[in-house]
Amino acid sequence: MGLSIAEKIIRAHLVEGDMTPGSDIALRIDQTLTQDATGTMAYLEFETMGVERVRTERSVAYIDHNTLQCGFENADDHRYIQSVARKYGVWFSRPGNGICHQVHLERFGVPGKTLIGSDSHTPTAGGLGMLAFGAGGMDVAVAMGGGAYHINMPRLYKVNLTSKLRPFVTAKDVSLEILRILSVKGGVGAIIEWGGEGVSTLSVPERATITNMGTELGTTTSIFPADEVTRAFLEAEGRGGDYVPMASDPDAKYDRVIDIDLSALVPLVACPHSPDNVRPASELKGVKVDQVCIGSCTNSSLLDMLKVAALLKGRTVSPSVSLSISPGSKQVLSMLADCGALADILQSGARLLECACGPCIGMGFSPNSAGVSLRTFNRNFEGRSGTADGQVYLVSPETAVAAAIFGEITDPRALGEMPEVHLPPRFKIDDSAVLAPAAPEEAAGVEIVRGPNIREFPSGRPLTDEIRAELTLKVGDNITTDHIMPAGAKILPYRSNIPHLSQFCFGVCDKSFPERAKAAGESIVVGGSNYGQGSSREHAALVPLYLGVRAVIAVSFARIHAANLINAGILPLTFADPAAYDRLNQGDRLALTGILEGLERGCVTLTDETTGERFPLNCAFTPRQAGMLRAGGLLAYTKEMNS
Ligand code: MIC
Ligand code: SF4
Repeated sequence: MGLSIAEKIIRAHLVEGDMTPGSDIALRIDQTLTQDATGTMAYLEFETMGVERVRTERSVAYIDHNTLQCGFENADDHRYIQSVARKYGVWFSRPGNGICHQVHLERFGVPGKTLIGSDSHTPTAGGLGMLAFGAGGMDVAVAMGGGAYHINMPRLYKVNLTSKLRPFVTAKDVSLEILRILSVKGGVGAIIEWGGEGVSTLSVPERATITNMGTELGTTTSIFPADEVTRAFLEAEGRGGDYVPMASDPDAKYDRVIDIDLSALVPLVACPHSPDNVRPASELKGVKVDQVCIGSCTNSSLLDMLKVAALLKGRTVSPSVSLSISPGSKQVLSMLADCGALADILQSGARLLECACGPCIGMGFSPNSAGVSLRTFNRNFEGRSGTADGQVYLVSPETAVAAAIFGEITDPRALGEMPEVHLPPRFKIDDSAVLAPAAPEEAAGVEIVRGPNIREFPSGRPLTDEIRAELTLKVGDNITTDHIMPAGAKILPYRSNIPHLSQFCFGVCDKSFPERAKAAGESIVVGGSNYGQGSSREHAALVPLYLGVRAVIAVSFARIHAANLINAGILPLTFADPAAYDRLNQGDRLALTGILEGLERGCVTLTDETTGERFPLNCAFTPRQAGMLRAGGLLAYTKEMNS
């Protein structure tokens, strides 16, 4: 039987298991990436493993999230990461060099290889035909140490693209269309392969926009073929030698096939507060806009920026709108400067921000109160912008420019004719902001610099047969990791200081949670479906662990978060009958009994001691996951296995 692209890469990297959907597989990992907001923790975890040098083909540490340095914390963490990278064989991309996914695409991604990154948008590299996964920091630490990455073998979906996009309709609109079709949970447990004749009409940065936003569908990852378009992109990056063609076999089998006619798409907008709340831009005409932000790992490539500059040229931003532009990398910014496009951007009245995540993660540029912000980003979760009542809409760069000019949401076709924009055959290559690691013989002499912001992280406890605890928090469906462990400029500097961070846990849902959880000692959290969607931040597991959370019971979980809970030694359980969710009340006393045997049988009983009701819960885990839970998390399990 023929194989899909993902199956070919999986087969070539399989170290354990077989490719039966749902079963545990372990993959050899060729490359890793970290960013600074999750990286400090990942390297602290790596250090506990006692490995002398990373064992991957390429590991890169990026500084792109916490670049707003309002105190010593972020700068100290950057220095820690720089020193640890130098010592252990990791390449270090300096602050200002760009957003991890954009730079990785430009300088390091290789078709056919595997990559895991401590950031949920790592699948961006799927635009190059790479099999790339977002993961928790501990999983990345293990992969850096040469360990395999474990996932459940996903189902395979294929999206067949036909025809080509019309002017002003973009890859971002393709992403929004698939979100409209599948919803934020429609991709859970699946890899999406993009194919069909329409693929050859999309450049690598456009493909990367689509694989980037595949994360919002809950997919395990997304991937495009590597073809002549990919070869041209790699050649433009001076990396033609990295090109390897990747294509599925004609008789490859997929669990689901979705057809999208590119020529039938229109400019789309995701309305507050979910990326799948999608409507045509034309239907939102007249919504007044306060702020427009162009950038992020979704839409900050040279192609996007050249289009934005061409549309802004000779126009002026509406007086009621504040427009920010963050190019995705130093390469993009310096090429914009060289060709004069940057001047067109600046003359329009736009504000230039640095090549970093910036407003996407609430690192500055928060909207005014109740302000409407149109962003070319990938997430519009409540509160994420840094303004609690901010109204964030997700759009393409073209729709963003139209709003900036007209002051209200407008179908970008109102801008007239789309200027022709072409990518140059060769990009400007300057890797001076990527620092090489120390040679192995010098590594021992490299001193690791630790600032006072770096505090010990909590370790999980070995699983007990019984957990009796209060239901300290009951939340609804689609709770994101931004709800569980908010980010933003005020909180992000404490990503390496779990005790401090804990004050903000679940702040978007219930500010009293941290105090109540501490007072309860041990607790259980209950959630609806798709609990933990969004980012890969393991802090959304480590902080609840610190606050005494022993188990989370939900209708269903998002993949990376469930893995992070297990890595931290917190039990993620699901209701055998989702109707049980309605029977539980915040404040009830809950009892989970016979857990150790339940782990063998795949189910455990929950007793609500307040109401006397009993409910069966699923607790089916792979032998490795059960081992981690018993040991108290991944680090404890790894030590146990090595002893
Ligand atoms: C995000 O987009 O939410 C982040 C910030 O990049 C996160 C990582 C983090 O929380 O540090 C992600 O996507 O994994
Ligand atoms: Fe950075 Fe935003 Fe991309 Fe996350 S989604 S990596 S915060 S740009």
